[in-house]
Amino acid sequence: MMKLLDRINNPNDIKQLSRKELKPLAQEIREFLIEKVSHTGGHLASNLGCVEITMALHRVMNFPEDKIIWDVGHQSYVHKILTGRKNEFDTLRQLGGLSGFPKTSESDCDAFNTGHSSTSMSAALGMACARDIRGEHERIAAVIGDGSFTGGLVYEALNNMGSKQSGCLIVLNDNEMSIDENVGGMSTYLSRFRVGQAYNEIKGTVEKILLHIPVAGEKLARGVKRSKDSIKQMLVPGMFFEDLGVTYIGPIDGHDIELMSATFEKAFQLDRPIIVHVKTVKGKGYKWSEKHPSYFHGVAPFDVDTGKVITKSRNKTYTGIFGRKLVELAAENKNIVAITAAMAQGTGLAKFAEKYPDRFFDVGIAEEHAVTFAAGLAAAGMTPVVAIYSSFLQRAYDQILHDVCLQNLHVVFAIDRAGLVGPDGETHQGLFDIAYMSQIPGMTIVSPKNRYDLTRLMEWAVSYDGPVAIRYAKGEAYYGLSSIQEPVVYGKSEYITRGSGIAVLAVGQMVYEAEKLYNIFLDDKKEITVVNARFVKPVDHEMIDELVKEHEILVVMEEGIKHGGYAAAVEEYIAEKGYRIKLVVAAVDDCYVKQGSIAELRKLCKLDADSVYDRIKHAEMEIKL
Ligand SMILES: Cc1ncc(C[n+]2csc(CCOP(=O)(O)OP(=O)(O)O)c2C)c(N)n1
Repeated sequence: MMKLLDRINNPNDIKQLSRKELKPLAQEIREFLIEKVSHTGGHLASNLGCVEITMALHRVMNFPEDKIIWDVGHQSYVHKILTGRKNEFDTLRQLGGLSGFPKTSESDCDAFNTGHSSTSMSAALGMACARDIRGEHERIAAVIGDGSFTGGLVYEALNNMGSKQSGCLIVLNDNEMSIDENVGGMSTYLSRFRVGQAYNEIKGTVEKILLHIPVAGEKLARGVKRSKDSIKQMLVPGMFFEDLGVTYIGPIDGHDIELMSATFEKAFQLDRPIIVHVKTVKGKGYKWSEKHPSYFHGVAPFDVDTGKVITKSRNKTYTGIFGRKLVELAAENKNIVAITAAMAQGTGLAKFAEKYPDRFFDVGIAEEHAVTFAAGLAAAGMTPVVAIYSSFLQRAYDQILHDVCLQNLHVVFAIDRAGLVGPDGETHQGLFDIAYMSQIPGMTIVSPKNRYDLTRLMEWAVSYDGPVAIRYAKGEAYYGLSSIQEPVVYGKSEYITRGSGIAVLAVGQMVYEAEKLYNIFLDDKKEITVVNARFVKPVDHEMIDELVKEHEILVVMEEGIKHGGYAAAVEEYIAEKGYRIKLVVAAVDDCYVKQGSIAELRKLCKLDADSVYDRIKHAEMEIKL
């Protein structure tokens, strides 16, 4: 039997369907998503939750002329299905395949690239203003979740929208969840409003209630009539937005396609900034994701019947080790507090939150605030540990510099997902932290070579006095050739093997590749030197003096951008000293690294042992010539 989805092959095809066909299409889309994501992994729960929102927008908008900006963009799968990309879903999030996020390079129906949260309203307003200047009329919508609504940029955009009054629709998709449960005052504010609640209905009820209170009640009721604004303040959903000059409609049922289509159509006609607040269920339509929406927020390939992830590594991750160790350290040191920006599970802080709820802070998706908040805690005598993924910490650069480092405050930055992260692609790779952190005076950066090193460096970092960052990789924490640990000494790197001719100085997870190189050279009957940089900043100059003296080739390996990175600092020192040594730098060239598995991307960036081996061989030949 022909499926409805078979009729959805090009943008705008959904408009050919009758109203009666919409619900069954939503059902087919859900089945499609569950089946495809069960093979590839991906952001299932968020997409299941916004099937109807996406369909309703596609009923009233025209693509590619009209523009939707998907906040974060992890929920754009349905949009991709409706814009001619459904046949590419088998390649979702894989090397060379369909991106899990909007990509203007992938389709002209994707208006703006996203990946980091809370950018959609600013971008939508920018596009709306540009349209007005051009004198054109395309429709512009931003779709943003209540989790992303905790980010500060949203309020900067709202503030600006109120004064600009350029027509754009903001669909606030409220499922009361971020990745975990949503947090904060705005979340509480939004959750006060119920679907179907309308101002007039409430106003009438209140007046009736007040009239039943003799004398005083009558007076009050008259007061209420006179002072429409004050009652609105108390009871009308969304007055906060109205007061800022942004029209608010809602909340309405975010699974009712027809109601949303009609509301969106009206909202566009009003031609001013409008928020339509819709309530949805995260993970809707699949038993397991409705039950465990956090787990299915971003999920690895899973079995559809049981909801269980198919290949679960039993090995410990750096994240897990960090989480456990911090709980241990917090037992000894009562000043330790932990901060996350809406990633308690992701950063391994869930255990800490459970054990020390008073010393744990989930500030929402608010990395800038998280860092300045930590600075405040540190200034008042606490030892804050701020756990944020490398790519998300990018937006807190000024807070790190201005609020933490300029005052030399003891804030520990736990930079998770540092290095290549895989299937989320360009927006999520953790390749810039070494470069942006090491430019800041007073910052110390360390990176563990393996799981043991992480715990030692954590012990050291909480006892140090000053800004310090520990950067560690996504995924499995490696044991390594040497489980022996040199004690941590400020600014000192650590020998792992001592050989001759070739020395490899590696940062963090690159020690793993360096050890593979060591084994490859052993097959060539050559023993090379491998050093764990450990301290990325300051660079261990004495170690470089030694390595330069005793070797002909110095290889520096880091999973980070080359410009401004660790290797660049080593190179600078070598140049200053006028050392003559053949330098091989394995770092990421000046580019954005796309999606793929970490192993594939390492190869692509020539950071794997085999690629570096080839380059060393080439360097040896050059020396001989
Ligand atoms: C700056 C930034 N910090 C953290 C994240 C990680 N992240 C991705 S989605 C998400 C939750 C988003 O919640 P919401 O906007 O409500 O969307 P939902 O998935 O619930 O539909 C978080 C924290 C991010 N993408 N960007």
